[in-house]
Amino acid sequence: SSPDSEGVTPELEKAGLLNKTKIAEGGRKLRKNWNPSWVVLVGNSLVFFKDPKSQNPDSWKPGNSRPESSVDLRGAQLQWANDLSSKKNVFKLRTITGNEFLLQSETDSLIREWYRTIQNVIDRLDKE
Ligand code: I3S
Repeated sequence: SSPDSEGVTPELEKAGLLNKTKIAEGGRKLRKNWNPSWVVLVGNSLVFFKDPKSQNPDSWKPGNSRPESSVDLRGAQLQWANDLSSKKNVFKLRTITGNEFLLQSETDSLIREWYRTIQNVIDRLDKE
């Protein structure tokens, strides 16, 4: 049988490099600090990796490298937020705990695909 025959490893939905800044923590506004981040959508979570060494398809697997942070998408809200930045292709992700992140890519198709995929996960969780 496969190493994951019991289904303990959540499904990898998407992974890629995006620009990221956190703009609020628990509803409290933070100063922007944009940085490239390796973003992994797995199960109900969006996981952020800082280390460029983590940028490979095995990164998300439990124990393979240490995430910088992780966001629970249950109850989260997504919205386009080009008014919140001079950069193009920016959306805002707000968690149920009041943490807010901006995510951005120079590539239109790529950011749209991320938006759609994250929104699908949020919608799926809303229905549970
Ligand atoms: O929304 P803001 O405050 O104009 O965001 C910009 C600043 O955070 C700026 O940092 P400093 O104020 O520490 O210099 C950043 O370098 C910019 O990237 C931020 O604006 P954009 O428009 O890039 O999100």
